[in-house]
Amino acid sequence: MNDAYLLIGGNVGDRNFYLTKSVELIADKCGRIEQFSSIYETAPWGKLDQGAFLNQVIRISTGLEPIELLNAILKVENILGRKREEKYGARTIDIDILYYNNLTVHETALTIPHPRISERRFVLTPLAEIASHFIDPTRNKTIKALLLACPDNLSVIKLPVIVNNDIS
Ligand code: PH2
Ligand code: MG
Ligand code: MG
Repeated sequence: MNDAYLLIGGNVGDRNFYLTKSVELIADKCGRIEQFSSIYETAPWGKLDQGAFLNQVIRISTGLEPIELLNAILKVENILGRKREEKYGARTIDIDILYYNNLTVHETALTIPHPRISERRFVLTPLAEIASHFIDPTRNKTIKALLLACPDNLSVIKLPVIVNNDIS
């Protein structure tokens, strides 16, 4: 089995619904969910005039090879109605492979580690919550160190966990 870290997020429609559904579909099509970060509300990076995102990082255990994992993820995005329009623009759901074991992959369709991790607080903050000591295999730094050095100051706010105590 292989360990992969995924970033999920979206800023269109019912953002919580799309996060929950994508986690369910990832568990079905990609592998077992081993860890979740909290959910964060994050200011849009790269294109500022759009709504805030919800983002979350998960770690999965998968039997799929990197390209197979990417294809399974594209399937999940399609099921959830993802349309590819503007670069960095609004979307219901986006699922990105951040890491796959300690592997580096350079293919036209897929680069691992994700090339923009160190520039994005909306990735590093949830990632540091579950993997602060993980060493990025291309940058040779821990996630904690990358977060401390991150130049991005856009807002990243941890949302409170809503506990459902309804036993009726
Ligand atoms: N994804 C992008 C571009 N900008 N900003 C935030 N806050 N969260 C995202 O997931 C995000 C983004 C492109 O994939
Ligand atoms: Mg993305
Ligand atoms: Mg993507």
